[in-house]
Amino acid sequence: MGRVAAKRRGGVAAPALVTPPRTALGTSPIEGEVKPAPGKVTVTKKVEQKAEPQKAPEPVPRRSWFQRMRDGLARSSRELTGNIAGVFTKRKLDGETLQDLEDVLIRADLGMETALRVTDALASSRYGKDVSDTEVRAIMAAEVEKVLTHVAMPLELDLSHKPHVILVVGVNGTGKTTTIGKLAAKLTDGGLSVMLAAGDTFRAAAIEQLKIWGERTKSPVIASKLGADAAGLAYDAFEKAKEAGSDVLIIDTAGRLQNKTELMAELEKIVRVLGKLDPEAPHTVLQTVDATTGQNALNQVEIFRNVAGVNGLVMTKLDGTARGGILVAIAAKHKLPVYFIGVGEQVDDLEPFSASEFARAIAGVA
Ligand SMILES: Nc1nc2c(ncn2[C@@H]2O[C@H](COP(=O)(O)OP(=O)(O)OP(=O)(O)O)[C@@H](O)[C@H]2O)c(=O)[nH]1
Ligand SMILES: [Mg+2]
Repeated sequence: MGRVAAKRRGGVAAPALVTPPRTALGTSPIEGEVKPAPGKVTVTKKVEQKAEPQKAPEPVPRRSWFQRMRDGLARSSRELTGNIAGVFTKRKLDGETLQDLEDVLIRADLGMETALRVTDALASSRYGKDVSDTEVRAIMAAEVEKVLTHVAMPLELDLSHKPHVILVVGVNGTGKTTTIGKLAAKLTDGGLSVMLAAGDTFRAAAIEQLKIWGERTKSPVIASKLGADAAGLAYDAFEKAKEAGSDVLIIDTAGRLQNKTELMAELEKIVRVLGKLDPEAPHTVLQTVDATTGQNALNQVEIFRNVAGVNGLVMTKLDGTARGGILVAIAAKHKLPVYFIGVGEQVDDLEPFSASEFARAIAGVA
């Protein structure tokens, strides 16, 4: 409960989440007063209350993060709950209904393992009885939550490494650069100094895109010429971030298809080169996974995990897709932490991931 509450309130490093010898960032997240300190910090949400004495209060209240997540998942939820209702109109629970439900859950990308968990849980308590779609959805929410609980973790930054290096990898267009911008905003709002590295040296537009995020978040961006060696750039950026005393260095990389061997080799090289400056670097390897991809996402995680040592995920584009269930399948298969979910293109649309909220949102349970 402590963790969910802390996330919901927003802020960085709720004290309840930080255990010795880690040092919390600042005090209560709700107070919005956050000072960097050595030790581990937990990144949840950006500090929402900022002192802006010059400006009039916003006329339209912002939607809460919970509402943004619910809205983001609305399409996945609508599709799923509509199909469940289609199966459970005035029917006793029998083998056929269970089979139909299993099909619905698999079509919703939840994966076989979770589909069977839900149908087994339902069968064990309700077999031969009348069952409503509301009951089915409640059982589904509970089972999905069990699968997700193990992966819903806050991103912890170990600030005994200065900088803590976050390498961001993933297939083209999955949201790497946008996620970096959103994450940099959360971190800088939390009082940390962030440096960005434009490791996508293939496209001029990619470098520009990162520079815009750098300006927005007041984070220096290390970039090199188009076509420069990405590993060399990553190395330089690491040295510069050390010199500058930055708390966090976030390295963008070029989008790549997982079957392009030379690009994957380049990614391996980036990881290797960073390790020369600090054997534990990169400390966090985040993969962005686009929820609209569906089943292929499972494969993507497998491959990037092997090549780049991915140790955490951000599931992007959960808004506007009916395929949000894929997050559950990925959680069941890979058991990697899911630190955030992306629910839009705006800077605030990066939400900490909560198992129970996500499970209830996707199952359409209040
Ligand atoms: N709706 C929605 N769009 C998103 C989200 N995250 C990223 N996008 C959009 O997806 C598109 C691609 O995002 P990028 O951040 O450029 O993706 P990338 O992985 O850096 O792409 P490459 O550099 O080409 O590999 C952009 O139009 C983003 O605005 C999200 O959570 N929701
Ligand atoms: Mg990019």
